[in-house]
Amino acid sequence: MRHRHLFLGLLTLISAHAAGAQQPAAGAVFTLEEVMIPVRDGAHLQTVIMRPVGRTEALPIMLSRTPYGVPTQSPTSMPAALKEMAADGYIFVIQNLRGRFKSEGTFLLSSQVDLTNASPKNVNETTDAYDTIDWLVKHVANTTGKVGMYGVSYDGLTTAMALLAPHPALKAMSEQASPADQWMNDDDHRYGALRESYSFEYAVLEQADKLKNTNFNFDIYDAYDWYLKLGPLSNINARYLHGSIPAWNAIVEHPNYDAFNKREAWYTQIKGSTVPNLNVAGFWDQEDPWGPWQIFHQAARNDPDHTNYMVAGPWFHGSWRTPKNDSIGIIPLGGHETAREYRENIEAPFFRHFLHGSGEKPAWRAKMFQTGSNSWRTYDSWPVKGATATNLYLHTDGTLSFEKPAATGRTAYREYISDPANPVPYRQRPISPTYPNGDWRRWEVADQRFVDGRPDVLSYTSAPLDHDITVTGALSATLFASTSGTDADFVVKLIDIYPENAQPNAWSEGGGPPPGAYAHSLNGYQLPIAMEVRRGRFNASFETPHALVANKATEWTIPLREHDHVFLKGHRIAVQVQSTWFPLIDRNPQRFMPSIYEAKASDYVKATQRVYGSPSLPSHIVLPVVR
Ligand code: PG9
Repeated sequence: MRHRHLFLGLLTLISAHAAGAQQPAAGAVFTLEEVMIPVRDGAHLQTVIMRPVGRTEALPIMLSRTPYGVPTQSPTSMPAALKEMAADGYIFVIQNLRGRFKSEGTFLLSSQVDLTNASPKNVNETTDAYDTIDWLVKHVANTTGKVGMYGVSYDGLTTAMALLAPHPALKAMSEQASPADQWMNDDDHRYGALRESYSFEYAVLEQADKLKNTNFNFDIYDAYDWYLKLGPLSNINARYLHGSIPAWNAIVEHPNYDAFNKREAWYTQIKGSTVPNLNVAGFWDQEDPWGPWQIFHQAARNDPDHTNYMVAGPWFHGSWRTPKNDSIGIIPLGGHETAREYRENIEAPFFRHFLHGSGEKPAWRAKMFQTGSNSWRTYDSWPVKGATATNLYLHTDGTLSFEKPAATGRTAYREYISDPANPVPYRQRPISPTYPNGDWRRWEVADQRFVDGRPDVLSYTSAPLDHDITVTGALSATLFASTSGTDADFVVKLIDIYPENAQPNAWSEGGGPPPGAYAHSLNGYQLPIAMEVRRGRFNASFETPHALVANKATEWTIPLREHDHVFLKGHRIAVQVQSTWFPLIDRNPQRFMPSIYEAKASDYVKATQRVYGSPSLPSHIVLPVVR
């Protein structure tokens, strides 16, 4: 939810219930009016209407719906996040979701929508968006009657959910980093494996206190240590929450992809591109990297007017709303200010066309900021035509190559012991809490050398590339792997290794980072391009978990999402495989249990994991290579 601060950065959250528009403070760029908008079940939702000072013509409305709080004061200069869009003139409206801050009703932290139930008591984010827009077009003075919606993450979700039953005045939207199915991916899980630290800390953030965002108070500095000392997940309720946080209770009560979790996957009800939608995703989004692609693909099935668009770039969660995003972590982006360029050249023209009726309708299907080549790419179809699925094989001598393993007499597998008592950290320790945001935002670009060489991490590395390899589209991994236990996780990371001499040293011509600042150098940097986990219990079925057969090699398919990246000549490609990723992902006991959330400390056991790389069991990564 970091983006909230980008938009509201200069604004204070929540205060008095204003009646009528406030006189703008000296230098303010908006006048503010707070209203309580009634929706169909009689609840009133706290809403702030921000009209740009000095614009007297009728303007379209731009609505965002948030759980994080609405502003009480206008900024005195236009926030960078809005500058390009605001130049065209919009009345910005921000609303607190039901049950948050002064909005009435209950905040369920749920995406369930029952489109078959027309009762006025059947309220959800889709109906609240509809009723709010209905009220706005009837009550706000001097508008064009056209409404747009946009937002990042939760605000992106409430934008996207308006697609399910859109108000006729809703003419354009941009969902940005919206989750689509919290059990399958995004914030809370990865294919059913729990994102332990995020889902716990987020549930506390939003459901501990209606009137604020609550940061869990860790009494141990390193969150890795805190979660390890916590032990089994049942201790979260036993020691800390005592059943007080409904979203956490729902997680532990529904470990499998059951009817409840399927109802949360609201996007499956999208019938088509009913409202022009600019879907936006970050390739290094540490929270919702997956949802926007699913929303895009679902709407693309029925898009006769060509109004469904996809944009992605080298961004962490919401970083396309920061002033520049001219690098990600220490990775430079060829001098591009990717965030500003996105807002200026893509987002503002999109809304300008659909809400102001000026400028061309975008003719493209997808725009990506391709990393490696560091350039904007425009595609008239997505997936792109002409990408060839190409296998990159994991060899048991630790190499990675496009040649399939041959019968060479090499061992068929490599193995390691995965110990839940000593899990692989997902980022360099000490690990700070998720909220308030710190290095959490950029951990997905962290140099992976920090775990390379651990005995429970297998690394595979290619020779330096003799030509560029462009990868555009969906990636995946196929592992042939076994465990000595009856349940296991496999984490796969695809890595771009920079050359050892990517940057000159301080003492040489050109001067790079000096000795003592090696962590700020690109030399040998191991940049993750794609990372994912699969939990063995769900290999055969997401609905009904199964025990694995100990020591039997089976096929694991690990989707690695959609990307657009060039592995440059001279770079090497690497893959890391491990079985813990802590405390990002909860530890698998490695012994099958009906529900991991009921495991006891003694249920967590060591296991020997084997990853095969033989002619008959050739583990590999599938790359969509474009020539
Ligand atoms: N990633 C956050 C979130 C969105 C939707 C549901 C739950 C969490 C957010 O940043 O808003």
